[in-house]
Amino acid sequence: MIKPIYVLNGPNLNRLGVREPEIYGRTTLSEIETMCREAAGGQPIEFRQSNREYELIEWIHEAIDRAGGIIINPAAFTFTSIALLDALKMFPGPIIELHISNIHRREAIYHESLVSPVATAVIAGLGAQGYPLAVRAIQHLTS
Ligand code: CA2
Repeated sequence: MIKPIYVLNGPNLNRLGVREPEIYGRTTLSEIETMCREAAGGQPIEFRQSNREYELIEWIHEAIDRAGGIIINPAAFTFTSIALLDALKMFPGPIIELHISNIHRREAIYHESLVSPVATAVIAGLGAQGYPLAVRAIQHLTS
């Protein structure tokens, strides 16, 4: 049975394409979802966004039982959430930490990811295009 890929998005990413296009581009989250589904071919994608840490943790727990891989853009929780780190540690498959912008070219508060130590790989700075690449990478890692 083909397992779904979970694509989880953290706080404020529901505003993509609307504000700060010079940093985050003009692609909306809904367009990114379409890009992920196209990249996945027939493989199911669970594409979700929440502004609540609690909800993201619940979805990681769900993914532990169901998913072949996780792609997560934790947004600001990247730098604050040991709870997300602890939840991701329990996932047995590949995890890709994804950022639209190159966090290392930005202010110092964006440099220290708490999530990277448990990520299989990190994609940052490729804009919305990073998402379909991450989907293909998860497929490659699980094939
Ligand atoms: O580049 C990324 O994908 C980030 O994860 C985005 C986060 C930021 O805290 C990370 O350092 C890098 C912020 C997401 C804010 O989303 C917005 C969307 C539209 C307009 C303004 C903010």
